Amino acid sequence: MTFSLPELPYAYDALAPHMSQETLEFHHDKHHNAYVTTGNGLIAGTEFENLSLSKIVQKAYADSNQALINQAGQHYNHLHFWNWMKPNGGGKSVPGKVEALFNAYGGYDKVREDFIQAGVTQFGSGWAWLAVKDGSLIVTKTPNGENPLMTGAQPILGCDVWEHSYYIDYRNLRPKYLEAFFDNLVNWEYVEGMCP
Ligand code: MN3
Repeated sequence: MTFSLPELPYAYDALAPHMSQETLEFHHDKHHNAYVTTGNGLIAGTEFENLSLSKIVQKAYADSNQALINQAGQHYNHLHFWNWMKPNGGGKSVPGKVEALFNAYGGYDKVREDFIQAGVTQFGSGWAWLAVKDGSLIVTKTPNGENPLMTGAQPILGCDVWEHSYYIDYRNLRPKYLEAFFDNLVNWEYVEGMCP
């Protein structure tokens, strides 16, 4: 498949004040668009062109193709990131499949604490994740454009902790951004839809 930039599933100002119109304009129109354009340049005329995005991401990692890990990984991550958020999202009311995973892990509060901690402790650019591996919830983090698909888990929620995702709204306060994301933005129905 070739990559294409999707429209945001809401208006640019819909996530304010937790994520501003200015952040979404730069993040979606500039950053994500660059991953799409550069990624398409990398896969043009190669065997990757005929694979699904998930397979491209996994094969790039298996092949240690760092350029494609970066661009295809970031395209996958951002495609879902826009959908992992919605206006008036977040909070403790999670759908059944997600609730079952959370309960087996130790409950909502422990998931929230560990997810925020994963994002805070990712040194430099990267992502905080909830993923499912062998039927169980894991909380993890990855550098740069990597994601849990590359290491055999199914991502169900990711938060971009690159500075471009929060610096306009939160400056250096990454913990505040992660708290706002979890408490006010997460689209739990989309998270449930990604559960294996
Ligand atoms: Mn980003």
